[in-house]
Parts: sequence; C-alpha cells; structure tokens
Amino acid sequence: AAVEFGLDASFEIEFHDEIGSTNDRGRELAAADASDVVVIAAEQTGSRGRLKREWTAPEGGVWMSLVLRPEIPPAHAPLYTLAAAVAVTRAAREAGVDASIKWPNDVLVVSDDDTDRGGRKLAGILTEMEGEADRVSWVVVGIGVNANVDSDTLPPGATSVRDEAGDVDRRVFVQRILETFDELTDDPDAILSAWRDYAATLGQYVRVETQSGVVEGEAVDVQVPGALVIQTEDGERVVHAGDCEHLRPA
Ligand code: BT5
Repeated sequence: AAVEFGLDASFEIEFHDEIGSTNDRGRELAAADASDVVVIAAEQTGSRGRLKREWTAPEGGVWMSLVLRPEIPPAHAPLYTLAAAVAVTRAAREAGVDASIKWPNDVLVVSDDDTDRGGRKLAGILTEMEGEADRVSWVVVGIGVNANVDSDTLPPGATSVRDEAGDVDRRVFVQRILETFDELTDDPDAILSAWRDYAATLGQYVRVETQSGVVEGEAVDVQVPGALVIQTEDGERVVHAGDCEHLRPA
C-alpha cells in the first residue's frame, strides 16, 4: 500500500498500514523538529475528533496528518483548518461528490430535501498546535475522509465517496488535497474566498455552541482567522470556535 501513496509533493510521506492516530504520530514528529511531513495510514485504531470524540477510520479511507512549522501566531491556525476543508471539498467535487463545508471543520453532503438539513458527514479535520503567544512551533492538520468505505461501517449520519460517487484512486485524491493546501496556505484571502464558494453554512440560520454560550442567527460571512460572522437579533457576533448546527435557510 505504501507504493500506492508514492506522491509527488513538497511533503515527505510517512506511510503506515495501521496506526493509532496519524495526528499522534504527527505530534511526535513535530516534537522531534520534523516539518513538511505527511503521515498517512491505511487504517487507524485510535483516531480522534475534536474534544476527545472518537473518529472511526477503517481501511479504505484517507487518513492523514500534515506536520508544518509555519511562521504564524497560534490564533491564525484555524485558517489551516479552513484551507484543509477547502482542499478536501475540491478533491471530493472532482471525484463527483456534491460536497460543501459546514463551519468550522466538517465536509458534508447536503441534499435539497428538508429532511437532510444537517447533511451527511464525509470528512472531518482536526488541527492541533503548540507554541508561544506570538508564534507556533508546529501545527498538525489531521484530515479524515471517508473515501472507499461503506458508510454502514461508519457512525450514523456519515457518508463516503464510495456511497456518493463510487471509489476513487486514493493516491490522486491525496495528491489533490496536498496541491490545493499548498496553493492556499500562505494566502488568507484566497483561503477565505475559496471557503465562501464551498460553504454550506453561509446563508443558514445557525445555532453555535461556544465556550461562552449559544449564539443564534444568520451566518453571513467568515473572516480571518477563520471566525464565523453571525447576524443576531442584538447585532453582529463573531465566533471563533464551537459546534455549529444549521437550523434552516435564513
Ligand atoms: C472531526 O471531529 O470531525 C475531526 C476528525 C479528524 C479525523 C482525522 S483522521 C486523521 C487524523 N488523525 C486523527 O486521530 N484524527 C484526524 P468532530 O467535529 O469532533 O467530529 C467527531 C464526530 O464525528 C464523532 O463524535 C462522530 O459522531 C462522528 N464521526 C466519527 N467518525 C466518523 C466518520 N468516519 N465519518 C463521519 N463522522 C464520523
């Protein structure tokens, strides 16, 4: 399988047939000063979502983590999450999947009918970092895409490239993700504008659970460093992190 991922990219590839979590391995490499490495695994046995949630990662998916050492403040790291979501969405669309992005880190397939407003989750992103107040020492961007897997082996509400459009060549898929990510990462405006094009969240009436409470209103824009702008009854609110639910079109 390693040969299958013989990628042509400005990243060094470390391939594992099986691993606990590519993000954990990425963190280990980052702590040992590595950079521009992509850890890819055919299967993960202990992968994570945000807030210590479990992530199901069987053989057939695209499970990868980018290890980077950008010269950015920690507050800007969410832009990398958005760039990864754009990269995955573009690759999924090229594979024939009608994917779009739910702020901040989900790639979904949303149908037109009202029963499916929340969408089916195709991919998730987990960005982790370490550093000082003014500069990160590293960022690990974990990307999980349900590629060539049956969605009935995944948690409820999940979908896969296989189920939406048929199997993909995972090598090409990963290559495309890396190319788009590479193309966008140094350009916050380009990230935001591509994100807006692919967003399912903009124009929705949303409910976001943040650490400081619930914010409800129309999602009107996204801004540096990846924050969601919500028009509420009491004016505009900018939320930087949280879980977002699409309630209805605004
Ligand atoms: C995420 O978290 O969506 C981030 C997922 C990141 C996974 C990648 S895989 C490579 C790298 N290595 C890791 O260990 N992690 C990263 P969150 O938004 O918290 O969503 C987690 C929720 O998604 C879970 O609570 C489940 O409900 C659901 N879920 C779990 N596995 C799923 C899957 N394969 N497909 C769709 N939904 C899933």
